[in-house]
Amino acid sequence: MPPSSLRVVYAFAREMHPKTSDVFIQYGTAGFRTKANLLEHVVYRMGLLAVIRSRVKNGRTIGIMITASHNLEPDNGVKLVDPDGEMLEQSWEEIATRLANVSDNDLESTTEQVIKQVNADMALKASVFIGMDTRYTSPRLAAAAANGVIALKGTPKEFGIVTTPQLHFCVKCRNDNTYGTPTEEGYYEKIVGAFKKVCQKLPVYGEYNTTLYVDGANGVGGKKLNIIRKSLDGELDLNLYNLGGNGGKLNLNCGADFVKVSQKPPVGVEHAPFQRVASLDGDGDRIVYYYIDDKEKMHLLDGDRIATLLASYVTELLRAAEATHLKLGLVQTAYANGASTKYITEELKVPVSCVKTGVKHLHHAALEYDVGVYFEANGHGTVVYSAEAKKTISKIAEEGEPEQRKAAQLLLDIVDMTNETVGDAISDLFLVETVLRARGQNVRQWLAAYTDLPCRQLKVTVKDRNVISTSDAERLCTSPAGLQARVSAQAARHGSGRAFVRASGTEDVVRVYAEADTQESADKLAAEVAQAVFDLAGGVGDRPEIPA
Ligand code: G16
Repeated sequence: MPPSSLRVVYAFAREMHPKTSDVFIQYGTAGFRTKANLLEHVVYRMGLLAVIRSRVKNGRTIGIMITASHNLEPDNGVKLVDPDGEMLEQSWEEIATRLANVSDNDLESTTEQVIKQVNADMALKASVFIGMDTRYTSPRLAAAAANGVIALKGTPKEFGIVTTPQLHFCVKCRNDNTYGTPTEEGYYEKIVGAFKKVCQKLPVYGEYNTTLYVDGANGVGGKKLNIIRKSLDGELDLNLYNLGGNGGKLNLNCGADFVKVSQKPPVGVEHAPFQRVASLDGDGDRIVYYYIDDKEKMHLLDGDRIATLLASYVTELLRAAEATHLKLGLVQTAYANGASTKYITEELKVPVSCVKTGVKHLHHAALEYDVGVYFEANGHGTVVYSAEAKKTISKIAEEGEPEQRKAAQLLLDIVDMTNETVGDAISDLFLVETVLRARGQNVRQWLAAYTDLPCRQLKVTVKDRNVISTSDAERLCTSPAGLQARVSAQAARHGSGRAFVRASGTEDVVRVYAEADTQESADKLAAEVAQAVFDLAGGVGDRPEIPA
């Protein structure tokens, strides 16, 4: 494409998607995320960037997902998906931020600089898949993304409303047809098909029952489960709540983030004592489980629990298949409950590593293992299998002794049920149900594996959250001066006390996490640390308080 054709980049910007705000926007934990009305020019420019990225990758397909995931309705955002279905390569985040913030007048020259910098061959074809969540602002933003793609003569393909993981899956399949068919139907065929296959091999027994309640967060995940529900042949009886409509607002007092952070059940769900409930987030990439007991106390089974459940079951199958030379490891973040980490190392005897928040960090660390299980405590995670692991398991499934073959065949179904590209609430739901069914367990038995340390999370609003810097996978705060000393001193005053602070990459807040041996201590520690953030990092508004 000759540089003169870049004129259209400016023309589209000026005529259709002008930059109307000077607010600086940064590529964060999972792309750009802010109020929807500040995003149209950003999304248009990400359309441009996706085309350049596709050409750098020799015309392989790139994904653009319009979503603000767990954030409330007025927000929106955009995530870029790389050819293997993983998050955009980190070295490109700076380029994305630069492109998003230049003036319309400088857009043409900046685009030209970027093309030179990354050495993109603009004569190549470029393909971009675009998906969106259910927010009312998403169609307009998806159209802006498509215009960005067209402005650089790429080919956009719009998927309409899909979950974020469905788009990741389709991108991967488009670039690697051995992974599946790049359509929503192809996704159901592979993931739900594998679950139904497993159900034929694992009859229901023991304490497991096939009824599952689901909180859909009034987002896209619940809607897609409603489609899947009809095809499950009674193997799983899904009772769906918070599907949108009836005045229910996206992620408001419901959904995985609300349930995990507030440690409260969502509104809009009818509860029966000891009934398993799964709570999804707005774009279907996170899931947590919980149940209410006969004294109306809520018991949470979060991402740590799902990780330990999956890791222990896959370990069991690898042992039965006599494939223990395949190295299984688990990846967590600083938010992982201390009791889960202890259980993983001491009971499961599985190696565990801790990385910074953000699926992009966990995913890459998990690829270091033959079987890498990664989960954030907030319910975002999956399992990745190396090519070598898949080859070994397939060979045993064909040539092993009968018992080995049985375990390896089950493992292959589990691999098919897993969306290896990114954390996926729907795929994770089927994986959890598979393990509970295989073990004949109810939720109480699942919870009994270990006892969580009580914890509390708070948010503090400050003038500029970038004043917070951290090291050691966000477990230590290196600035502002004096903050870490206060956090450490306060944590030391509580039995099993541990706390950290970090700037959110998806909301304009500083996050505080605290855990201790009693809920009272964890609450007190969180409040003390939040106060320290407020004092030393430029808190604004009201003093942070523990939600009732
Ligand atoms: C995104 C990321 C997650 C991260 C979460 C919160 O999730 O994909 O890895 O844990 O944001 O990040 P932060 O604490 O930086 O705000 P989602 O589900 O909102 O896309």
